Amino acid sequence: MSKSSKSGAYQQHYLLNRAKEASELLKKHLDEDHVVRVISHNDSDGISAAGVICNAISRGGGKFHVSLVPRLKDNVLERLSKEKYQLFFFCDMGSGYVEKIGQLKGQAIIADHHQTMDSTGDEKENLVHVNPHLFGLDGTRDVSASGVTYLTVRPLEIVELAKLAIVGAFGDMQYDDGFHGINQTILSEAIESGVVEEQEDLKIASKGEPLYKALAHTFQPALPGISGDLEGSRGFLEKIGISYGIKFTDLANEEKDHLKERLVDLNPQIFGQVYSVPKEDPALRNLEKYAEILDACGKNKKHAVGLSICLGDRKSAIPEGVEFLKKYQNSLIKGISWIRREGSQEMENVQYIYTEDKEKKKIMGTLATLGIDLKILNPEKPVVTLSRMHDQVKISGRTTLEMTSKGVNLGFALEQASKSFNGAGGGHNIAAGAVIPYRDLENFKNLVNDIISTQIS
Ligand SMILES: [Mn+2]
Repeated sequence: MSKSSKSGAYQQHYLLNRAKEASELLKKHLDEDHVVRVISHNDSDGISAAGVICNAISRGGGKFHVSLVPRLKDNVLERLSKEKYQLFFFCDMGSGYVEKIGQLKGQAIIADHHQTMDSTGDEKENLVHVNPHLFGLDGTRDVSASGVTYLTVRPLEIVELAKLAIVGAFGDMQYDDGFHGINQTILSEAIESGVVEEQEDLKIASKGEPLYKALAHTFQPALPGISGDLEGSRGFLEKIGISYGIKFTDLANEEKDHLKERLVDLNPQIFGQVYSVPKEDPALRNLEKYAEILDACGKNKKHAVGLSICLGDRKSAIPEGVEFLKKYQNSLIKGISWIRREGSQEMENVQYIYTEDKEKKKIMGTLATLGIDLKILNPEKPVVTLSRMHDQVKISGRTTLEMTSKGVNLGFALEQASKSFNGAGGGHNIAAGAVIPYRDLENFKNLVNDIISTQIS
């Protein structure tokens, strides 16, 4: 066995064994009619992960009590420590709190994919810790929390839930010209069993809307000059000789081909693999769109609607989720025209965008990514967004793979800089976050600029 083994087959085997231990513990509690206490993250991946475990529990005839939280803070753990459940199930969080989770009154399963770990938990008898990083696997790219959670219920043979594992992987942006590692293992099983279908298609936002809107609402992948720009989108269609008000589905085949070729010129990723569940509600059929709806529910602080969708509510929850997605797309359109108009504040090695606006604060990280992808902002300098919240500033940083290969590590930069001002921060080299006191903002900006300068020299 070697850590560099390409397929990671051995490591996956160990991870699956650990997940099987978790499923045995779960089954034992379900057999004893215990209500399972589920705690998950309130983002797209966390919501799908909660969907996986809660569906599995219901199908086994069991009951659950679920909470979706932004972070596993001390006050959350303190509240849980007073609860008398026999089994706690943590999704998309918990690996950084193994010690405290080990002190809860009941037994615990942790299904996480984050790198931060306070302990492996190997010596603890009352918990099973499932995390790819324990076995030398990559949890940033190769599996989401929904995937890890799916592995813990996989022995119960509910392969239909594999679709939510894929939704979570899309939610955590793990699709990158395909899925890798464990995601690929789960996907292959789902395709073989007929749950998920794979085909090549144009990845535009909606095929039932007038084309210029559908293209302007397409953010993944980003189309320079078109995404978030209704006028730009109309201009593009006029230039290539396609009527902008027509729906994609009403185009003649040769027009579809022509459109496809022109879009591929702008961004080759616009045409690629699409994964769908034919039996699903049309709004959720495409798993990437399913993830976008959950993401929009999360960003609108309506996680419960997202979870209802995952739990099978096919009445009010889906139209509500679709509405949240539209609202989100519209705020992205506004945000993009704002950065196009205002630009960023450039320093020597980094650039900043600052806001106090409530709507913009919700989408600053995404705006940073889109600003780079749409070539509105200079890709040569990391984008750091600053959102003022009373006497604090919430910070998101985004950069490109090219810059990380030159040495930029935003996770380290934001961690180091925020700690200098009694703030907190960290993350990945390409995307990171922090919180600092507002009064130190100017000094913080200079310090990040200096740190990045050291990283690239
Ligand atoms: Mn996650």
